[in-house]
Order: sequence, then C-alpha cells, then structure tokens
Amino acid sequence: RHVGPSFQPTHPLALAPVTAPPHSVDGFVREFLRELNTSAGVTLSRSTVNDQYLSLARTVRHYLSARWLENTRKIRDTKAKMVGYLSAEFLLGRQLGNALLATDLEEIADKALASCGIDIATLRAQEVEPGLGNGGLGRLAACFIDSLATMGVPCIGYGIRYEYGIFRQTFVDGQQVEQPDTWLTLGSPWEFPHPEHAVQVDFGGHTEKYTDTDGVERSRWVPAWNVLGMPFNYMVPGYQNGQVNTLRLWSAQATKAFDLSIFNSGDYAEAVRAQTFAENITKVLYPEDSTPQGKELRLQQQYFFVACSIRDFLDRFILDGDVRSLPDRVIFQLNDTHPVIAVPELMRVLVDIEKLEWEEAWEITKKCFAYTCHTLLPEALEVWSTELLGRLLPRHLEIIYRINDEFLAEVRAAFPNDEMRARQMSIIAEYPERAVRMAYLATVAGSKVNGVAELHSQLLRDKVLHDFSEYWPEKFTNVTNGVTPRRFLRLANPGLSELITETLGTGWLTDLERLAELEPYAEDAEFRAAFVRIKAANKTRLRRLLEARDEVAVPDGHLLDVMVKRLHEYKRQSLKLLHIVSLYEQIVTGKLSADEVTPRTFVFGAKAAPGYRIAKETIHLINSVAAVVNRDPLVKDVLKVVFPSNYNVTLAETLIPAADLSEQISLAGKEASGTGNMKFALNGALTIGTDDGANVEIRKLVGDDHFFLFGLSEPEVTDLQTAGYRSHEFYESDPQLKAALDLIASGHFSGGDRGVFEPLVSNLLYDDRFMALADFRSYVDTQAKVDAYYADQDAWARSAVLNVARSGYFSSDRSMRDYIDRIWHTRPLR
Ligand code: B1H
Repeated sequence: RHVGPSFQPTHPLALAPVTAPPHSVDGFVREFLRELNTSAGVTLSRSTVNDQYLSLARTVRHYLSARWLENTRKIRDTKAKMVGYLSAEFLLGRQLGNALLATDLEEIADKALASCGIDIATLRAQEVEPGLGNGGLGRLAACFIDSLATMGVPCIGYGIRYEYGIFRQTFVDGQQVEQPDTWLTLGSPWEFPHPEHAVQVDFGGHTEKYTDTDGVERSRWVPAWNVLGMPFNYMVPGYQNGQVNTLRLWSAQATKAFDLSIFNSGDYAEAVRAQTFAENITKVLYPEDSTPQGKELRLQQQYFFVACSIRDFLDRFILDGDVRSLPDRVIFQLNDTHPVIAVPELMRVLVDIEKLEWEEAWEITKKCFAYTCHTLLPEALEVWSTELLGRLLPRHLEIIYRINDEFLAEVRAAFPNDEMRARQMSIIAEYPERAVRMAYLATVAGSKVNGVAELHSQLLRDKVLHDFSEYWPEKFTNVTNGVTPRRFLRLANPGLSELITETLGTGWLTDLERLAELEPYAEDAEFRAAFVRIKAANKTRLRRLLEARDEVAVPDGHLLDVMVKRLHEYKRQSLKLLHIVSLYEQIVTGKLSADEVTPRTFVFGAKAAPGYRIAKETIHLINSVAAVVNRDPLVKDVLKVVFPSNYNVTLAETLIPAADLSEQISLAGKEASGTGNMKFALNGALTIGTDDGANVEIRKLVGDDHFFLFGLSEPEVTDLQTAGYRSHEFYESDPQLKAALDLIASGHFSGGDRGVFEPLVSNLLYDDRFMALADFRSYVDTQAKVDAYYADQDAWARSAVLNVARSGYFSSDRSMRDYIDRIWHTRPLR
C-alpha cells in the first residue's frame, strides 16, 4: 500500500540521479524566479514579502531534496539500523537560516536576492517559527535530530504536527494573555504532505476473546471509532555534508468511513461535527511544561502519533514483512513518558496482528525501546487512570496488566517475602485512584533508561527509580544534554563564529571540543578586545531588535543579566525578582548609593502555563516591578528591567549572544539538566547558578573562578526539608530580605493595592516549596561578587573567553555520540 509501483522509466532523465540546481548566483536567481512565477504565481515586481519568502524557502528546498531522496533510498537499501526518535514536541525554530547554512548557500542567496533588489534579512524576518514544543524538552529533540543528520546517522523523528503550537504570549496591563499561534496561515514551505501514506488509528470499543484458525484462544480489539493520520515530512539537513534525514509529523483527519455513515443517515451537520472531532486531536499543543494535566485529548494525541509512527516504520522500512528483524532495524527512543503508550502498541501489533507468541513479542519489544527521563518533580510523572486508558484503549490496558503481572512475578521471585517492594514497583498505582505509571512502564520495557545530566541520573537511580536501579543496575545510564552549535553559535553569533574560524581555522563547528584550542587566547589582549567588540555588537543588535519588536529601550553600557526559561516556581524567577526589588529598595531608601552599584539591565523571558496561577502572578509582578523601577529617576542610570513578551527560539538567538550573565538559579535537585545554561556559556556569558542539573558539569569544566556558584546543595536541601523548613524564619532574620518582601506586600508595585500580590507574598512567607528565601542571602552576596568582578572588564572578558573555550563538551553532537555508544549502537551511513 505504501510503496508505489516500481516504474521502469524510459526517459534518460528519469534514469539519472536527481540533481540539485547549480550552486551559483545565476542558478539561484533562476530557481528563485521560477518559484515566484510558477508556485506563487506572481512576477517579481508584483510580489509581496511573503511571496518572496515562500519562494526563497522553496528554492533552498530544491538544493536539499536530491540528497534527501538519495539518503532515504540508501537507508532502505542498506537496511541500516535507524534511530526512531519519538517525541510529542519538536521545537524547531526558524528553518530558513539553518537550511541556507546546511547547503552552504548563505552568500549565494544573499547576492542572488540583492541582485533582485531584495534584502534577504527582510525575508528571514518573515518566517514564523514552528513552535511545536514547550521548552527544553522540545528544543532538545530539535538539537538531537540536527546532530544526527550532521553525523550522518540514519534517524527518523516522529511527532505531532500541531495546528497551533505554543501560544503567542502578549501582556495586557502586565498580565499574560495567550493568543493562538497561527504558524501555518501564511504558508508552510518546509513541509511535504503525503496523504497517500495516511494511516488509520483506532480508539475506544472493547476487547473480546475468540478462537483463532490455529485453535488458539486470543484476545482482539473491537474499536469504536477511528481517525486518519496524515504524515507531513520535513527535511533535516546535516551541516554541509549532503546528509538529509526526515522528520515526520502527523496530523489527524476524519476517516471517510466515519463520516460517510453519518452522511448517509442524512445528518450533514453531525457529519461535519465528527470531522472537527477527529481533527481536534492534533489541533493544539498542550502548553504545560513539566506538569501534565491528565486530559483525555492528550492521551489521544500520544496514542495517535505513536500508532501512526510504528505502523509507518513497519510499512516503509520492513519491506519483507519480517517483524523479527525489527530490533536490527530500529531503536525507538522515548522522549520522556509522552510516547510510552508505544510499548503496548508494539506488543499489540506483534501479538494480535503479526500473531507472534507473547514471549517472543516481548523479547523484541524490549530491544526496540529506550527511555529518557527528563524530570525529578513528582507531579511531573505521568500517570493515566485505568478508567480513562481502558475506555480509550481497552486492548492496551489488557496488555499493560499482563506486562505488569509477569514483571511482578519476577520481582516476587527475586525478593520473596517482600510484598512491599512489589507494590512499590508495580506499574499500576492503587492510590489515589488505580492508574498506570508511565515512567515505570517505560523502565520495565526499555533496554536502557537515562537521565539528562550527571546529577539528574544519579538522583533517578537513588530516588525516583531507586527500586528499579537496584534490580537492574546495568539498565541505568546518563547522557548529559547538549545543544547544536550550528544554530546556537554559528547562526546566532556570526561575529564570534568568525573570530573562532579566524583563530582556529574551519572544522570546529562539527568538532566542538576544538574550542579548547582557544584557551591560550584568553591571555591574548588583542583576542579579548575582539571578543569584547563582538559582545558589544551583539548587544547593539539586541537593542535594535527590542526597540522594533517591543518598543523598549535597553541602555548602553550595562551589565546584561538574562533569565530566560519557562516560568516555574522551581526555576525561581521570584528569587531574581527579590534581588532586583532589594537593590531598588536599598537605593531609594538611601541605604545604598546609586553609584555603588554596577549598572545592570535585567532581562526576563518566560511563558507561564495558562492554568498555572502562581506563575502568571509572577509574570504580573515582574512587569509591575519593571514599570515602577524603569520610571523612577533615583535608579534611572543603574537599574532597568526588561521583559519582552513571547520568548521563543527566534528571540533566544538574539538574546543569548548579547548576555553577560546567565541566571541558572533553580533549587538544587529540581532542574533535570537545563540547556539554556549551555547556550549562554558557549556564547561567553558567565553563569550565576546553583549546583543543579548540568550547571554542575558546566562549573566543573569552566572552573570555579569563572562561574558564580551559590545556594544550597541537593543534600542540604534534603536535610533542610527533613529538619522542617520554615521560610518565615529567613524573612525574620534577614532585614534586607524582609524589606524587599515588605515593599512588595505594601502595594508599592500595585498602585497601593496590597491585595494584588498578597498570594505571591504569602506563598513565599508560609510555604516556599522551592526555598527561595533560604537561598536569598547566598544569592545576593554572590551577586555582589558579580558586580565587583564586572568592574574589572579585563578579568571578565578573560573568564568569558574561557567559558567559550571550555564549553565544547556541550555540543549535542557529543550527546549523540554518547547515546550511540551507550544505548543505540547504530552507525553512520557511510
Ligand atoms: C523537561 C519536561 C516536560 N522535563 C511535561 N520535563 C511536558 C514535561 O507537556 N508536558 O506535559 C512538557 C515538558 N521538560 C525539561 O527537559 C527539563 O525541565 C530540563 O531541565 C531539561 O533540560 C529538558 C531537556 O532534557
């Protein structure tokens, strides 16, 4: 069904390999004009910026598709083992710049468009980024597929084509208001729809026992309804290596059979409603980062995309139908628990459809999956009530029960008379309701389980999955996250990239450990001066962007202090805020003279989950503090607070290269890894941070002298928790902290209304789950050290250069090598 008829072409052109257009300005112009004329259907003189952008994108696409087709053919022919990266999120960012870089067309395209009278920067700005993810987890998936393509490792990314990605954030009176993200409305030149590869996905109904033709009693699923999964392909180009992998995102549509039966009943309106119902499945990305809500539609999304993906893989790559060869052909990496329903789905396919024995199917399944855990927060561990799961996927629930029964029998045999342990390890939780623990299912089924930074993996073994790591110590491993240097250094920071190339020659962009060769240049005054000029130019670029985008002025000559990430209590934007309010309070009350403080601009970027009350109130408070601070003449030259709305990948690319100071201030033991922390260090910002997530490894590599560590360590947090944490005591005993909190409570930032931020203040005073008050003293003292150090511009520049030189480890290419060595055991194509 999915493989087209094999043609015996007769025309000589059809027999030749697919070729790309000529790599020249003229060749590019010809291709571009043809796109404008034939695809957009306009002449150059009548074309809009959007016409031009779409045509440019399609032109670049032409240069990629030859290699893409070739690559896909090769993978099929050589039966190479592939990575199937299953992720509910891929936060890709803009595509045009990356595609131009991958094809080495930046200069040619520049000149070609200039010769048509077009400034390419205008067209780049026209692109709406596909925001198909919430934050770090989704961006990590995008970095990983970039690295795999660059390393020539066969990979197919599988995910969801949300019609609406992460919401567009606006501020109304300082409060977050969400607007739909309409990324598809002006056209989506990067995707290839393939309706002919659509897959049917079933839901609901019941199971029944029947006697098969071979006399065996089996179970089968009698579903109640179904939808169609439409694949949209995206090219994932490697960096100037001619490799192009595929990202396949699924979109839900109503099946014909479904609405035909209703049409036939004459109820037109009902038929149209049914269509909407089906299409709702991929309508919108759930905007909760870290705290899944357990919504039925979300489980539908999860099952929908993994069912499509498994079917697709079997149809497209297991052409001889030998499902027993599956472990030699693919390893499905589970990006957190969101795709874990793929485990019972593969069992269902192997047992119910392919008619394999259960035992053999289970052996195959265990080899085909590996699981990455991305969190430590208990509230973030996904569970699905058996009531919901059984209603939506009755056969899968049966399969999960059987997996669990057999697993627990093993556990009981290994630990006789330890029923407590068996209960603790059960995939099925009994309280507060009977529910499936998806992380446990993934751990039981996966060949490997990994955390995303050393500390995180350790805590997984010691705490979250302790019983499992005791039972299967060899199953657990670590792979520290990474970021792609193509997007976050080369594209985001062309100035610094050029300086590095001038200094080291080429090759470092795909071998980032070579940045270590920059070390000696930290002592070179000329190199440092060049570095400082680039940082200043990046700040100017940011200033221009924020002026145009948000109508805010970023002062010149300030220390640029940046905290950008999702808004969450554990990340502690409120701690940053207390620091700002405290500085402000001390200056306006005369405790501190304005010329004693280092002039700073504080930049925030953060979206809050729409239903997360405290997070939204924190956004309101940041904006309110900004409004007061920014118009107070007493602090005019020294404090400025800037909070551009709608932080996303595109903004990050301008913001991060301009930063002096990177804020990574989560409570120790809560941030699994963080990846923004890596992007900042790689661009020469110094970090102020806790001993948490990948901060630990960043500090180890860049060295204590070039990193501002503060706060409780993870064991100290645990001890304080055990001893009984009372935040109020910290408030009472630290006058500076008390003054800052009192100022907020007084209504100073809310026009005298004490009620507005009362819930936030109370939360900090009487609950403070994430110990912001406990870490306040250490934080502000360390910030004073930041000030002092920044006064010595030369020392600062030296540290900044060393941060760059010592961050090569955080390339996602290295992460991918680690996954390959420790988990996947796959090989590059050539
Ligand atoms: C991370 C998530 C996440 N961990 C649930 N968990 C989601 C959980 O839609 N949901 O329900 C969405 C996202 N995201 C992040 O992953 C960690 O907090 C970061 O520390 C880490 O760097 C990142 C990548 O590993």
